Amino acid sequence: DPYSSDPERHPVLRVNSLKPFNAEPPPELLSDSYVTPSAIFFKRNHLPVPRVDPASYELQVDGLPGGGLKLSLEDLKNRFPKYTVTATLQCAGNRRSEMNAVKQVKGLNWGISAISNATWAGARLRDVLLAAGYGPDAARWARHVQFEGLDKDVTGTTYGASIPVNKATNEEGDVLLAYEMNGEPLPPDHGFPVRVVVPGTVGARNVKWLSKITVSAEESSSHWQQNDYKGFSPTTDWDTVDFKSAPAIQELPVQSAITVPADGAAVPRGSEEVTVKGYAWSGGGREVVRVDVSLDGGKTWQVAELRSSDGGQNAEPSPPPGRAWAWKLWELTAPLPSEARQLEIVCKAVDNSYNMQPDTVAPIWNLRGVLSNAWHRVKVNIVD
Ligand code: MTE
Ligand code: MO
Repeated sequence: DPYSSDPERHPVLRVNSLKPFNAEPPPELLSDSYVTPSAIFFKRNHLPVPRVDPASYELQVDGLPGGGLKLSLEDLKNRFPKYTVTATLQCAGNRRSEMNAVKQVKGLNWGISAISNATWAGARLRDVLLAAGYGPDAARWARHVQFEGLDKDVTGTTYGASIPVNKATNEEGDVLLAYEMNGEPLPPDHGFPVRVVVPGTVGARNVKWLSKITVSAEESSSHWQQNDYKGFSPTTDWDTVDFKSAPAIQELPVQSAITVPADGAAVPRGSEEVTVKGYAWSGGGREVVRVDVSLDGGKTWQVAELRSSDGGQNAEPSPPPGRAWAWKLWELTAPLPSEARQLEIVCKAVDNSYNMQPDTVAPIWNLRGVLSNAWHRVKVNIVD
């Protein structure tokens, strides 16, 4: 069994698939902590978890003139300054189950918790590329930075992905070769000993168990870059889809969801108030500036409070422009409408480019069920 050396996992996780292991935390736990504890951080593996000996680990940097660079874990820690970045990671398939409810899609049936927030620390990819010889000459032809993982399928094919070279080398891109998650060495499920953290960019490019970095004129040729993680029109089906016709997903669109109450929850009649909680985030470092909440299916709206990272009531000061990598948790307490038998609670977020979420799923439905970011809706019953 290629999965026999997979690590143990926290029993509270909701498992979508065991081999490979894919799981998400219960939504109400997500909004309990600004920084998601690693044990309940969502886990998305395509392949068995490789067990890597940190003493013999080697990271190869290729594609630049001068023969490339080989770095041990100690080199990475000692030769480059350590940076810390709090960044939210979201799988392109987060909330896929809502697309499945419209019409069947192919992929793991994620709920709303294929997203989590962690504090990552490591070397900057930019610094490592500069040390490997990246400069004005390479900038003339280099367009992408490719990553390869140590996890393999039965044919020996490894997981791979790439990002634009501008994101990789930009001082404000904050791309890390992370060796710590929440102040500890990376757990096996999250890429021990080293993973790429590409803030603001879809989970799939945040390659775990990193073995190789290649600067190149082309994108990664991996299946996950070329023939997966792309968006299509609702009319595109498996007979007509041409993966070459669409760009690989990089930055993600604006997103929000309600973590509390759960869909189908009961609220006792006579309660004075209802409290709604959730998360909001946008890709590309765009800051979420507002979350609107409706208790009547979207007819009327109230503005939610954006909480600070310590859970306090004051909003966090804004990060530098274009570098809002972490989600915002939000909350709204409102009087319970007195006549209602049922509430349809809805949320939608707005980022600082005034991007907003679409109101329904059908117009953004796509055959792979990615980029599912319609207004999130939960129904709660008022019971006697
Ligand atoms: N890296 C490797 N090597 N193998 C993988 O299967 N999955 C990707 C990405 N990096 C993956 C990977 C996908 S699709 C996502 S959403 C994130 O890792 C999930 O990261 P997490 O398990 O730390 O939450
Ligand atoms: Mo993903």
